[in-house]
Amino acid sequence: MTAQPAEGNTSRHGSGATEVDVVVVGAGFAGMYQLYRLREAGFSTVVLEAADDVGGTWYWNRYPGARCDILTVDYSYSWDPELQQEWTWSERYATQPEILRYAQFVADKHDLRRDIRFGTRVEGAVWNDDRWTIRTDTGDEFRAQHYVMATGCLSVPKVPDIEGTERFEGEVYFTSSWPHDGVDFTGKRVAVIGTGSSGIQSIPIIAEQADQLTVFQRTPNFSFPAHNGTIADERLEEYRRDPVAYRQAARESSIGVPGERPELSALQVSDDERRSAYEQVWRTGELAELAPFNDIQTNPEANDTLRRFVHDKIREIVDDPEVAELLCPTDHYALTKRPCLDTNYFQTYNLPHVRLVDLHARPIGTITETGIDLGGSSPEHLDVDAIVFATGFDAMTGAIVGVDITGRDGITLRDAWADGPMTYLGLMTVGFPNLHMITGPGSPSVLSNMMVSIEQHVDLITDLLEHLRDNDLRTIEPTPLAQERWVQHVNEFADLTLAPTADSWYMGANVPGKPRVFLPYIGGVGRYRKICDEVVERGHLGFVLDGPDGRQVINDGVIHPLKADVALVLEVMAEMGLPPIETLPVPDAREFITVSNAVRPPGPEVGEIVDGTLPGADGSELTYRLYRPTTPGPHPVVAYFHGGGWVLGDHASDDPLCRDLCDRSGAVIVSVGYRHAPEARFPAAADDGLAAASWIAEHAEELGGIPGQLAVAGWSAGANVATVTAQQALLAGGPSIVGQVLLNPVTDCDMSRPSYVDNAEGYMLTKAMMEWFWDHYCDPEDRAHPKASPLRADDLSGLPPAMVVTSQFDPLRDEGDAYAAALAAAGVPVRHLQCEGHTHTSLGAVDVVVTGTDARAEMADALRGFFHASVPA
Ligand code: N01
Repeated sequence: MTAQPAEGNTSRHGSGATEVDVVVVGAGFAGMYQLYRLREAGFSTVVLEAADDVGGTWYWNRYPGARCDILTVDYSYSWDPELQQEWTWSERYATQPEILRYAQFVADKHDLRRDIRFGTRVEGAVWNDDRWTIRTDTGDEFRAQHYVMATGCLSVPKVPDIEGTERFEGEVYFTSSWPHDGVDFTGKRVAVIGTGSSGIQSIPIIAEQADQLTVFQRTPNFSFPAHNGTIADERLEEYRRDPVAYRQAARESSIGVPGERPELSALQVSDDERRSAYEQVWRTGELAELAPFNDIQTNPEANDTLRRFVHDKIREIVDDPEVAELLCPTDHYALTKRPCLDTNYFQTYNLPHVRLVDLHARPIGTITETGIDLGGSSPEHLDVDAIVFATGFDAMTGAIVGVDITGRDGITLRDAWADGPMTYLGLMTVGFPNLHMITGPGSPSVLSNMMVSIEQHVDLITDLLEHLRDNDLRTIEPTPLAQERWVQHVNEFADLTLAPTADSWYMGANVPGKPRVFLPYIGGVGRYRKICDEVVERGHLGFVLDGPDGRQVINDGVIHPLKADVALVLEVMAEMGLPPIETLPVPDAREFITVSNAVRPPGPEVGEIVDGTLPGADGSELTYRLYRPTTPGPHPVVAYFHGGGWVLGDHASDDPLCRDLCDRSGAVIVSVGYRHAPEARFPAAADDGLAAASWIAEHAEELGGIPGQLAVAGWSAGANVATVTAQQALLAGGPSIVGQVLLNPVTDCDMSRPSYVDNAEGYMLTKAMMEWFWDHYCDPEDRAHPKASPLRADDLSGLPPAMVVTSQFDPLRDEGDAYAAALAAAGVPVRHLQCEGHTHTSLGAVDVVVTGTDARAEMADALRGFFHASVPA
C-alpha cells in the first residue's frame, strides 16, 4: 500500500532540497483532497505523512468501538460525484476500519499515493527567499512556495500527566495510537482512564472482553444513544433524491449537516412539549439534533432543562443509584464539552465486573509497576494487567505548533501564538506568508462535520493559489488589523454562548499551561462560508499580496465588523422578511412596533413603575412612565425621550432601556409620551420636551426626586428632543438641567454625510426611513431650525455636560459625532463614545445585544457623574 511520490512531480534544488510548488503535511481526508485539487490545478505537490498510509485520524485511532459520530451519509466527500455512487456505507455510523477503507479506496481511485511520502514526519519549516524550506525526520528537505498544514485538529495526543506512568510493567495503550493488529483483553484486568468520546466508545467493548474493568472518571460526560444500525431509508432517500441540493444544504447549515434551526426557546414551551422534544433527541441519536431549542447553547436555565433530562435518563439506565449520580454531568452545561454518542455506555456500569472510580473523590496517587494507587480518604491499590489511556489530545493547535515553524523576520509560530492562536479566518496567520491551515483555529472545524469544513478550506486555498499564479503574485499574508478583528469576532461569538464556561479541550483547558481561549469558530459553517466568500469577492479583503519587484496589493480591512450578536439579530430580522416601516401607513407602523416590542426581553427589575400624565406644551395631557430604583429615595431624575422618529413609540416603548438606565444609574427615569407627527408636527415634540422637563423639575419632590437634580436623556429622535430641550431650557432660563445623555441622536437634517451613504440601506434604520420620519415631522423649510436640527444652533456654549453615543453602522453616526465635536468646541464637557460594530437599534436592545452592555453602563455612569458634579461641595 505504501508508495513514494513520483520524481516527475518534483525537481532538485541546488542545496539538495526537493523543489515543489506546494508541500502539504498530512494525508488524512484534508491532505488527500488538497492533493487532488492541487494536482488538478497543475501545481507540483508533495504530501508528507508520518503514518504508513492515508487516513489520518482514522489511521491512528483504531481502538475498539471507534466510529464516526456524524452520519456516514454526511461524513463523506462530496467532490467526486462518482464516488458517491461507487461507495456504500454499511451502517449509520461507520466503524474505523470501514472509514479507513473508504480513505484507501479514494487514494486508489485517484492514484494519490504517488505524491505522498509516507513514514515522513515534518520537524521544521523556515520561510526565506520567498519560499518555505521544510525539514523532515528522514533528513529530506523540501522547498516550496506554499506550505499547507492538513495536520488535523485532534492528532497530537495529550502527554500523560499521571505520575508513575512509565513505571507500569503491564500493557499500556493509547486510544489515539492503537496497535494495528488489535488487542485481546480476554481474561485481563483492565483500567481505562478517561471518559471522553474515545473512552465512551471503547469502554463497552473492552468490558465485553475483560475479566475486570475499572473506569477512572474525572469528569462525567453528556452522552446520547447512537442507535447505530443500517442507514435509515428516508435519510438515504433524501440524499439520493438530490445529492447536490443535499450537500449544499449541509454547506449552508450550522454544523455541516442538513437540518432546520430550532425556532423555539426551551422556556417557551410546556413541560410536556419540552420532554417530548428531548425524548425525540434521545431516540434520534444524532449530534446535529441534540439542541431542539434555540437557547440551549446560550441560556443557563434553558440548558438546565436538557441537563436534567439527561440526568434522569442516566438514573433510569444505571441500576446502582450511587454510580448513576457519579455519571451525571453536573460541572458543565450540556453541549459545552463535545457531547458523545454511545452504544450501551451507561448500561455497561450494570455489569458486575465493571467498576467506576470517581477521581474527584479518589484521585490517582501514582501508577506503580503493577497497577494504580488511589489516594483520597480511603487509599487503595488496584492491580491491573493493562491500562488504556483515553485521555485526549492537544487539540487544534498541538499539531501546528508542534512543528518548529519560523516565519518572516525569524519569528516562530510558537512565540506568535504564546497567548493563544492568532489567525485570520482560521486559514492563515500574520508573519507566516504562504502558510495555509486546513480547519485551523478560528474556523468552525471541530464544531462541524469535518468533511464539509475540510472541503471548503481546500477549495479556498486552491482557488487562492490559482489567483496568485494567474496574477503573477508570489505571497499572501493577512493584515494585522484583519487578523486582530477576526480573533475578536471569534471570541465575541463564543462569549454569546455558554461554551467558554466549560473546562473543555475547545478552551485548551485539558492541557496544563495551554492558554485558555475558545479555539474554534462557533458562528456555524454556513455563516462562516458566506464570510469567506465575501472576503474573496471583495478582492481578498484583509490580505496583502506581494508580486515580484516589490509589487504589492494591500487590501486592508475588516470582514464582518458587526458585533456577533448584532449580526445575529439582523439575520433573524432579515429571515422574517418584514416590510420596510416607511412603506406602511402610520397606524400600521405603530401597531408593528407595539407587536415587536411585546416579544422582547423586559429588562431588569426596578423598584417601582408608575404611569401618569403631565401637561404638554399646548396644555394637552401627555402620558409618562416613571421607573424608580430599588434603593431608598429620593433620587435624581432623568427626563427621558423615546425613539421612533417623532412618529412611532410612546412613553413605554423604550421600556427595557429605561429599566436598565434606572437600575444602573440609581435615578428615577420619567419617560415622556410627547406628541407625535403627523398628527402634531414640528415643533410639537420639541415644545413638549421643554414643557415636560419643566413640569418634572417643578414636581421633583412629588415624583420622589431630588429638586435641582434633573438630567435629560433620549434615543434617536428622542435624543433630538432631549438635547433640543436642553437648548431651549438654557434660552428660557430654566429648568436647570445638569446633564444630557444622547444615544444615536438626530442632530441635523443633512443626509449627505458619509454615514448616510454607507448605511443607507443596511441596518434597520435606513435613509428611506429617516426621510419618512422627517417628512412626517417637519416641513423642509423648518428643518434647519435648531429646534429640529440642534447642530445648527448658533451657540452651544453653556449647555449642560453631555454624553454622546454614536454607532458605526448608523446613518445618524456622523451627525452625532459632529454634535459631540461642536459641543466640545463650544466648551461643553463631552464624553463621546463611538461604538464599533453597532447599529442604530442595537445598543438599546437590553438582554438581546449583550455587546451593548458596556455602552449602556457608561451611559448610566455618565448620569451618575452629572448628578454627582451638580451637588454643591
Ligand atoms: O478525548 P477527550 P477523546 N486523569 O479530551 C480525561 C473526537 N473523537 O479522545 O474531562 C484522569 O474528550 C478527561 O477528563 P476531563 C471528539 O471530537 C471523536 O475522548 O479533562 N483523566 C476526559 O474524560 C472528541 O471530543 C470520535 O476532566 C484524564 C478524557 O480523559 C475528541 O476526539 C471518537 C486525565 C479525555 O477526553 C477527543 O476525544 C473519539 C488525567 N490526567 C474522539 N487527562 C467520534 O466518534 C485527561 N483525562 C467521531
